[in-house]
Amino acid sequence: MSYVDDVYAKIVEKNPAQPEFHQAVKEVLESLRVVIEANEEEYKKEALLERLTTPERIIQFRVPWVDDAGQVQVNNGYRVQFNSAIGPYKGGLRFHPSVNLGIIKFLGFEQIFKNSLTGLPIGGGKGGCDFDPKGKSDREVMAFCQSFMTELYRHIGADTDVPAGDIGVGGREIGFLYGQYKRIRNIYEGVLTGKGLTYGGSLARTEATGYGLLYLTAEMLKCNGKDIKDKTICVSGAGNVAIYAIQKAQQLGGKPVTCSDSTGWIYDPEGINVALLKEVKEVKRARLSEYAAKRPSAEYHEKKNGEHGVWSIKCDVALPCATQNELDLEDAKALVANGCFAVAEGANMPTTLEATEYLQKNGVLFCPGKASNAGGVATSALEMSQNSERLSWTFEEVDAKLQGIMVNIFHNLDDAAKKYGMEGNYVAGANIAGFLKVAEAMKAQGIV
Ligand code: NDP
Ligand code: 2IT
Repeated sequence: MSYVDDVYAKIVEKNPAQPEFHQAVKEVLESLRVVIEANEEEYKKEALLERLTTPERIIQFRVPWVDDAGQVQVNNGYRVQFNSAIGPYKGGLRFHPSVNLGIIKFLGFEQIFKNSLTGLPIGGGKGGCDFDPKGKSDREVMAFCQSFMTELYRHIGADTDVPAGDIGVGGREIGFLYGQYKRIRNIYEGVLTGKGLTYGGSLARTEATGYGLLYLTAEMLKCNGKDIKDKTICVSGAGNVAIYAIQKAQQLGGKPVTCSDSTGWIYDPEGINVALLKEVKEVKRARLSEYAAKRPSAEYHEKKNGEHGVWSIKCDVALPCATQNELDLEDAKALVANGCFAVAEGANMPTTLEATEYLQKNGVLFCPGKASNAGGVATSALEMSQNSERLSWTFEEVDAKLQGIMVNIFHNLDDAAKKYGMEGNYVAGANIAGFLKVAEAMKAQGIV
């Protein structure tokens, strides 16, 4: 058995019931095969792949809190500090009922390569909890966040591990988490990113993931002789990433016509109204049916299992921005049949392995999330820089840096794919380019 296959088999054996983690590792190892097999003995002797796929540290903890009825609730909290070869652990926190250790490990693993691709000095980590902020009062969310941080604080720090937002963790949650950290540690430091603008947050961090997705997509299209202007775009999700992806797509002249949440989806042939979407999702925290109720041009569809949802709408470009494995083989077939020519992932691993392969085989330009959604964490790293120098940059400065970073990421993965004889395979390009920097740093630092 080759070294790559042997490592993957062991991952499956030693980490049972963690299918998302297996999936993320499989995709990366398949891409790295050509690099590893050119130098197999050396990588094997140093157990480089075993070290890369084994988190440096996993923290798992109880999160007790009291709900508005006086009932004690208990949730499971996690922080996976995956790899610190190129910088302090960096990655979001996800609060969603589906969270378990396997999901946090897949996200932490992806984060290693994503953070490497940004070119900035940040290692890979991820955390979260099976807490559901949906339907909770602000006081309940605060009580939960304070309890979560009462354990997490001892494991993080501005030069150790810097969490941020992800699904279910936005400005409100980061504020409560930051307040509790500061109270316990009595240190005012950039220990979290995505902070509010009055206490150390960076301008453009809120917009960064969605904007970055569009900057990279525009560059990918340009380098393939295409343009985003006047293209019909299908977006999934209606959260932080989706909203600002829709906004930037419109600014670049594209026409996003769909979005979705956990209960249903919208088809708005006149183009999504961003102001209304923000009002419904960011302000009221309501369901998308409220968007349709106020927008005569929009159709609302309840989510039904087994149906293609937003991917059944004819489009040129698809941007999955909700969650993992939301775009499967059947969806990929529907997109190709409808003439879609580019897919760029806003979410983490939203496309299944089979769907990715189908899209690539059918000539669809496909950019993996670890490259195309890296604008969020890149801007988090810019927030860390601003906190360290105790200065704030203007929106234009941060946005210009973000744009430069995304264009650079695309060229790095394009070049890596070409160098290793897989031109146009941006999945392989992203994994190889992300890996090489981390592997070199790991080798230089000895067996740790
Ligand atoms: P939000 O919580 O802001 O929004 C998530 C959106 O996806 C919501 O509309 C939510 O629906 C929907 N959603 C979540 N889970 C499901 C599900 N199981 N089925 C259907 N819909 C679902 O999260 P973000 O926008 O921040 O994150 C979206 C994706 O982007 C995630 O994969 C995340 O890891 C990734 N990402 C986020 C970054 C960031 O900076 N925020 C950076 C890079 C990647 P509802 O409104 O009903 O909850
Ligand atoms: O998946 C991701 O890159 C994020 N959720 C953002 C992480 C960060 O540290 O900003």
